[in-house]
Amino acid sequence: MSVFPQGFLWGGALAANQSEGGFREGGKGLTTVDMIPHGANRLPVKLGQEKRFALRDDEYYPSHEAIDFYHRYKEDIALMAEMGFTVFRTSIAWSRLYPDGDELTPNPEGIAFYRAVFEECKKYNIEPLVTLCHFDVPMHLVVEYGSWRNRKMVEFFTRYARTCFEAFDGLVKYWLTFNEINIMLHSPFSGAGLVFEEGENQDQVKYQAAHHELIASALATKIAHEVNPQNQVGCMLAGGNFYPYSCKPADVWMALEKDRENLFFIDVQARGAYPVYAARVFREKGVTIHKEQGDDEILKNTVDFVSFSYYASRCASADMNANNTSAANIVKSLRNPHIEVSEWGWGIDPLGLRITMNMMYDRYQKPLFLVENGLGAKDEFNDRGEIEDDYRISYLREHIRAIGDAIEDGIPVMGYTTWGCIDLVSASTGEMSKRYGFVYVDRDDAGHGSLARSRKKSFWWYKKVIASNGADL
Ligand code: BGP
Repeated sequence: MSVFPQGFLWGGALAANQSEGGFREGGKGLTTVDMIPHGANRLPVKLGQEKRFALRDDEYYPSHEAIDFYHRYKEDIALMAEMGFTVFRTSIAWSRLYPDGDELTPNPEGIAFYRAVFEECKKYNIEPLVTLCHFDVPMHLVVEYGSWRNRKMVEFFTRYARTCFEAFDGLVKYWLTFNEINIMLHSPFSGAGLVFEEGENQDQVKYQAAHHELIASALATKIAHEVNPQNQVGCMLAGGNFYPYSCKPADVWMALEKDRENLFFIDVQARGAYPVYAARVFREKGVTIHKEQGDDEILKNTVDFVSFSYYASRCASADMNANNTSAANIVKSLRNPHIEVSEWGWGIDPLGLRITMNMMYDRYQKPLFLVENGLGAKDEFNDRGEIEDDYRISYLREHIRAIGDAIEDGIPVMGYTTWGCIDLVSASTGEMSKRYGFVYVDRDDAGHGSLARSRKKSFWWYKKVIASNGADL
């Protein structure tokens, strides 16, 4: 017997910038991620320390072709349908609809592309779950306006959001505003298009930008409901609770502080107001938020559900500069000696997922949607030309069990989309060799390969999981 409710949404996730490619096709403009090269020059850009905004011939930019979903979406969606997906999470590239970001009217070619993608999903009864901004702010907005540090972004984003809700009305009803909104604190350029001036208070810039994103998200939520009351809008957290490294009170306190740093965004989006602890945190960081009249009212437009990614739990102590840190999913964490790690040092902790879900439901009392989870691993073909990714199956199986446990704890869970259901470009490394998919894509870290798709062992396993509504793991 399955513990998953009837109608539980099963599927997988991609993001435009990591899958589509076609970076200059259909009138698309350049975005932040299109400027992030693979290799040695990648990190400064991700951290917002790079001010050279020009593509260089001697660099390789993984997003430019990615896995060519732009031309292969029919084949890819057919593979998802074959696995039995009932939901497919992807994002719309803002720069396909508004190439510069500040135009008054959208690019019809961009709208036509996404209509075609969502119609293809409907053909197979797959519900699209669509993120409006997944790490790809149009570059023109970065260069001309300083991206989210500028209040004008609210106007540009809400115009874009309205366009999406109207243009795809009847095709899409599940929406997310910003992917992993808290990541802008940890990776400000890819997260929010922020580039810093020498010597400025970066926290001030980040939290003011966060305020603008939160206002934009609340307004977008309101617009979505006005356009169609059936629309359901979620926020999206890069999730994973912090454990205290020990039971020393100072470690426990630090774990709480670290959780709040990330949950701050969701506290606003799901509860409709700045949390009480924010004032003290801002004081300590020398941050003053410039609010406009009416902002507090706007923030009351809370989301319908809370979505999150979960790859790993995290660990904190009073001394976060200790030597044994890792950066699981970009957020700095201490290495937890009680759990195994992936090849990239991300802790594998299915019980941590149940803990995270319980904490989030206790805190928000809104349905949860796990929209990213998976194991990044290197895959090799065996002698029979197959990929036997039992390591991936075992990771996913344990995490699906944890969701089942959370459901038995009484938590309403809307669905589950594994990350990178078809291999795609890794956000942190820009590489292809960190693979998450049920479907292998023939492409290497330098961008070579036929791009042909092939089914891994996990493909057949996940098909069976979906067919049994999670009973047959
Ligand atoms: C999240 C992002 C995704 C994705 C995933 C895996 O932070 O929302 O875009 O890439 O993490 O991370 P990585 O690709 O670095 O393995």
